[in-house]
Amino acid sequence: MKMYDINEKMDIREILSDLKDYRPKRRGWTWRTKVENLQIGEHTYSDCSESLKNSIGISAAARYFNNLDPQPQETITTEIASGRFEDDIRRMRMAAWHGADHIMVIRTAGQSHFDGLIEGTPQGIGGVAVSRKQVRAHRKACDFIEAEVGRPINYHSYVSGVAGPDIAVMFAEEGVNGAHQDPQYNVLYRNINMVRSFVDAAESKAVMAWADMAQIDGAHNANATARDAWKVMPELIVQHGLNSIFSYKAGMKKDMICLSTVPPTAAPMPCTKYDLPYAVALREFFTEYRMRAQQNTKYITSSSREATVTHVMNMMISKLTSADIQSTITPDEGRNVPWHMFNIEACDTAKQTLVGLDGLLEMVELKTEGFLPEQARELQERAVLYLEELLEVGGYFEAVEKGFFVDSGKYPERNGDGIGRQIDGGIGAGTVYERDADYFAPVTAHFGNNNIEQYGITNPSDAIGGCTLEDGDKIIFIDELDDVDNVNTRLDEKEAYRNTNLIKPEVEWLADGTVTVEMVLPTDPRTAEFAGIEFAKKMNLTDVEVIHSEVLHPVEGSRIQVKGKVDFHIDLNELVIPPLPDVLNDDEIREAIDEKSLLLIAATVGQDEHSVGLREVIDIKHGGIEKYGIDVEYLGTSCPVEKLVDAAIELNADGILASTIISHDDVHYKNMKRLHEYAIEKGVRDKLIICAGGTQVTPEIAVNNGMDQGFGKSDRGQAVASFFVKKRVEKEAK
Ligand code: Z97
Repeated sequence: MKMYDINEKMDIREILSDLKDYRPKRRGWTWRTKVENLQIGEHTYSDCSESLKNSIGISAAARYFNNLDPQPQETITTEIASGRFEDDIRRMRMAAWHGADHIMVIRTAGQSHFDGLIEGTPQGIGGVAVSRKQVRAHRKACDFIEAEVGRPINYHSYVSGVAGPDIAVMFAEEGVNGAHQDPQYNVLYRNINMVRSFVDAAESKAVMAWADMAQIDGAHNANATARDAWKVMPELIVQHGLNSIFSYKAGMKKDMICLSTVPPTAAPMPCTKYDLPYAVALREFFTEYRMRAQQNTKYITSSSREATVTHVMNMMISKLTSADIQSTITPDEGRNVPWHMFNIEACDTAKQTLVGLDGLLEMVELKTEGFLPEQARELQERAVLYLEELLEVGGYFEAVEKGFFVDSGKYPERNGDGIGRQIDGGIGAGTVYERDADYFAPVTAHFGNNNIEQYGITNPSDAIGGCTLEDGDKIIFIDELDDVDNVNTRLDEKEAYRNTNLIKPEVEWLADGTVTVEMVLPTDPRTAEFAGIEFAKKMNLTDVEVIHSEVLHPVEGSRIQVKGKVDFHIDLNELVIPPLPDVLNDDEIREAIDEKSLLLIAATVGQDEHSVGLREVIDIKHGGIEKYGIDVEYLGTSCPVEKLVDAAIELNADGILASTIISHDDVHYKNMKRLHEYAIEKGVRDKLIICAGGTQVTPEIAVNNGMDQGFGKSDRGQAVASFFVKKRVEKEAK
């Protein structure tokens, strides 16, 4: 297997090169390995798993915590839906580096309606078509990615629709590690015949069980579809129950059956009063099963801030009820098909929150009396009654016919507006036939009667020397069927931007040119939306659309976010990038000052009363040099330069920090020059480190006027302290 250098981009053409011969490295789902009392540096974690070989922590990790990046014990899911599998691969890599180990590739809109497997690499809408080639390329890419992060990646998609069993077999053949499978999804949301759906589901689940795939159910869809999501809680429990026991009976292990749980409500409702009892009710009923928690999507809007808060609140519930998988919906789902950066944001939000809540259950306990257990109990009772009534009316199929499901009333209340389906109606009605007593299929994983006795074998596929599940060479790999709608044409189109010196911004596909612009306009939101579009057009953006608007005040201001495309690129060869300033980090500076103190004389010089800049560089409050233990004798404002030097001599200081903001008549040049010359006159220029700062000061100007260094607008305490420390070392070495 080709190993990528961590600084090398993944080569999509290389991934595609020998797909025909690619075979999955392993099968089945992998849970994270929890480490008891994980010790990283001086911190001990209670609920974390093994750290990654290569990873990227949240921004604060790099800035304040020496790249500390612990991984929570929960599997973290990212959902990728770009519609181009070649760009999905790049996003998978980004997400894995941020801690995702469950990569759900969303299927193209309406894939449930396909009645057979499709081939090739067509572009999808809001996801990719689940074809063998796309799945194989993704799984192969995951092999590379998991090698570099040092943790198995679970690759996941969906087994539903009238081609469900075909897809399940293909997934088992291709080493897919997890899938959604729930016949109720077919019945309720895709109007596929219920008898057919349950027969297909039994077969699909048997195949998934053989491949040790984890399964996620479809109950959350009722939450998203219901008029008031909090009213379907009893039904959700019933849906989970039906799919779970059915999956178990079809051969799945209970710890591979994951309930798709969603906190049903969101603020401004008092959501914890609903969401926590619901999660507790589920946890108590389904102790042997796993929980895949995802965030509430029913009540998110185009505000990514709001979506993120909901996500965090939902993770508190996950933590309190020990969810096993934490899904991350991207916070931009309410406005566009998810973009790269939002997948990463969601993974970071999950990691940050779950790590932040580490050890919570060691410190707090859920109450066993009062509101919480009473509410949980009530939900459970409602669910049991629901199930009893379902049996009374003749069973699941009859209950669906009667419109039991996704009714807007809170059971036992019913409003008669549920989704009703006919037992003999829907797509694929009348296509289920009983197997003959001597029915025989030479396949390894199969549900129900498969009369092997008649051939005297134990594994049906022995009859043909192994089926495609055991012998990948028996799989017929079809490369492409469509000459135009395929990955090769897309790669050719974007060739100018793949590993060349040309770059364009992107949000979901290489060089898609999309950017966002944010503005506050002093008017109402609707006017602001139209004005915002005009501003974006005047910025030469094309395909401009408003993706978010929010009222700050009905007339004082509205916040607008627009997206649009730029139709030009930048040539990196023509880009002038100044070298990075060589600045010591906080610890290095502190260590140097602890070893040997440093005293500076500071003042604003000449007729200059502007002291704010200098004070910010000195004061601890805004990260000034005091925080490193540097001593500063501040002489105030409008200080004659001579006084600075005299004070330095008198106090035996190491250096001088002069601030000179005013620049008319080039007085700042003159101040610096005079400072330098006066220090020479006094015979201390070699001893003192003398620096000047100011809005018009640059390092070049300062050095040309006799200073050791100059600091401008953007320099903070760290740059100043770092320079003095380094210069002192340099002087001492002489
Ligand atoms: C999730 N955020 O993570 P089609 N089967 C089931 C499903 O739930 C779905 C499909 C099939 C969500 C995202 C939404 N669910 C996924 C049980 C889709 C997909 O080809 O779109 O009809 O099927 O659960």
